[in-house]
Amino acid sequence: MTKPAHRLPSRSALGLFLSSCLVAVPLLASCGGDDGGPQARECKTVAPVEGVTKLTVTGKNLAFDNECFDIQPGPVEFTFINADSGVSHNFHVSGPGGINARTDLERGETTQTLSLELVEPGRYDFVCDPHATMEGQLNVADPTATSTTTAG
Ligand SMILES: [Cu+2]
Repeated sequence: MTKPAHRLPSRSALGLFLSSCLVAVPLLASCGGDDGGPQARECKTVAPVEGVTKLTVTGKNLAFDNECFDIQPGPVEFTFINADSGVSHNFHVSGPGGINARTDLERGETTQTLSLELVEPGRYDFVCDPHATMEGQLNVADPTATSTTTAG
């Protein structure tokens, strides 16, 4: 015997699937904080070379390969590799000291560079303007802070 009622469960299962996707995306995007969850962001420490901090970020499949850097204040040279063929990305950095600089939207595959003076300590954000999934942060160290911190 056939059960025509089987349509109902499959429909609501689809609805559940769709709504859980819609909920999961913003949750994932906002949970990269400091609460040490399984999705906690790993920060890459990059030291300056001859006074310049050189950072390379690749955008692929609508995501950045590096989403967090710990750096020293001073000149920073970004190399942004758009590895998404046919997709337009840019690289936009904003943060303390009125920093707000971006590259032009350009279709991949392409490589862009952006040079900035990040002198104010604190958190800077970098994004690709059209794609909310492409975002990351830079933590610029405070050079006046002593390194005699007690482990907590
Ligand atoms: Cu993008």
